[in-house]
Amino acid sequence: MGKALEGVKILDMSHVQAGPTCTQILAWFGADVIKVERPGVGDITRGQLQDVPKVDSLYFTMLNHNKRSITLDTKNPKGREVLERLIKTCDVLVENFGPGVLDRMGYTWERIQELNPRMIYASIKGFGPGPYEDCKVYENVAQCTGGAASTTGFRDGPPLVTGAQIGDSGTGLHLGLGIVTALYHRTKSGKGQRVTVAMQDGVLNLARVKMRDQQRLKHGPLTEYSQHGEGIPFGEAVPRAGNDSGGGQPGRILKRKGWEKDPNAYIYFITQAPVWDAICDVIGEPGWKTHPDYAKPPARLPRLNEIFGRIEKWTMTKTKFEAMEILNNYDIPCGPILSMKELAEDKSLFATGTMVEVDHPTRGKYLSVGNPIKLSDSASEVKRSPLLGEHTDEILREVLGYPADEVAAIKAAGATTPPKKAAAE
Ligand code: CAO
Repeated sequence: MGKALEGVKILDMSHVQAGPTCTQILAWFGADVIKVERPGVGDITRGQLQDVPKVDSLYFTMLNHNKRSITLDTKNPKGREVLERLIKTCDVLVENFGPGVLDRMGYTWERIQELNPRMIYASIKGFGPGPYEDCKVYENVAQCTGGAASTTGFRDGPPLVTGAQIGDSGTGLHLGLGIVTALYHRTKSGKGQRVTVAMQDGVLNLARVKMRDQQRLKHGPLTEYSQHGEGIPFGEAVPRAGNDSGGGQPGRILKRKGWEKDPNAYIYFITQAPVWDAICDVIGEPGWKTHPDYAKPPARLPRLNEIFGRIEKWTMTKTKFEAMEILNNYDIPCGPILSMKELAEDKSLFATGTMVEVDHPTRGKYLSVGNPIKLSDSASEVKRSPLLGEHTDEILREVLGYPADEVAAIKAAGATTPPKKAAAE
C-alpha cells in the first residue's frame, strides 16, 4: 500500500507543539518532512520535561515521528545558502516562530515566492492581524483568548483550561488541512500560496457552539444549561456550564460505583429524547414516561438537577462496565471517564494503531499516540523521531545534491554546528 502524500517535501522549521503536530500528521501520510533545527540546541522540547537525563524528552519524541533532522544555522551565510536550496527544493514550508522571525532572517513571503513560486508557506501565529499580532502565544493563552476558558468550568468557579491541547495541536490540525487544500489547489493553479492559522482563531472555531449560545442569549435563557433550572438569571456573556452537554440533548458527568476512592469513577450520561422511555425503565422510574413533568423534553429542562440526581442514584450502584453494558443494550448514549492509565492499557487502541509502541535508540521503548486519521488505501506506520542532526549529511547529499567536497565546505563554514562564541565571552 502506498502513502497518500508520498513525493511531497516539507521544509519543517516548526518547533514546540503547534507546528510539529501538523508536520507529524503530514509525515504519517508519507510526506518527507525535513526538520531544520538550530545546531547544538534543536527544537527546545528535546530538553523540556525530560524524564530520562540526556535523552530526547517524550514531549519531543511524541510530536516528531517519521521526520528527518538536519542542523542548520540559518544566520550563517553558508547555512542560508543551504536553506535557500531547501526552499527551492521543497513543496511546503511550515513554521511557527514568533511574529516576524522569518522576516528578520530575510525570508519574507515575497522572497520565498522569488525563490520558489510553487512553495506553500504555512504559518501558525498566536493572533491574526490586529492589536495583538506581535504577541507570542502558548497553549493556555490561546485557550483563554479564543473563548474556551471563559466557557469552561463551573459557574461559581474561575475560568478553566482543558487538558486537551486545543490551542497547539488543534491549530496544528487546522494548518494541516490548510496545507493539503493548498497542495490540491496548486495542482490546478500551478502556484503556491500562504496558509496562516492564528491560535486564537483555531480555538474559537472549536468553541463555535459557545458563539452560537452567545447569540441565543438575546432571545431568552439557555434552557438546557443547569443554571436555567436553578432559576439563576443569565448575564451578558455565555456562562460556564460545568459538565452540561453543549448540544440539544442534556447530559452530565455522574458518579458511579467506587467514586469515593477512585477519582475517575464517573460516567457521562446523555438523556437523549428518543431513548427517554428506556432510561425511565432502567433507573426504576417508569412513571416518568407519562408524567407531564417528565415525559417531554421541554418539561424536563427546568428539572435537570432532579433528573440527573435520580439517574446518579442508579449509576452509583454500577461499575463502569456494568453501566456501559446495560445502557448500550438500550442505545442510551454514555461514556465512562477513562484515565490516561486505562487508555495506555487499552488493547483495542493498539489494534487500530491509535496507540503504538515505538523503539528509540537512546530512550528504548515508549508509548505514543499514533495517527488518529485512518485512510483505507494509505498506510500510516509510526517511526521514531530523529536524533538532533541525524540526517544532516543524507539531506545535504541526497535531497539537495551537494557533492562531498561541498558538504565538507558547508560543515567547515560552521553552517551545521553551533556558532563559536567570541573569544571575549
Ligand atoms: N538557526 C539560527 N537561528 C534560529 C534557528 C536556526 N536554525 N531557528 C530559530 N532561530 C532563531 C530565530 O531566528 C529567532 O531569533 P530572533 O528572535 O533573534 O529572530 C529565535 O530562534 C526563535 O524565536 P521565537 O520567537 O520563535 O522563539 P521563542 O522561544 O522566543 O518563542 C514561541 C516561542 C512559541 C512563544 C513563539 O515561537 C511563538 O509565539 N510562536 C507562534 C505561536 C505558536 O506557535 N505558539 C505555540 C507554541 S507551542 O506549540
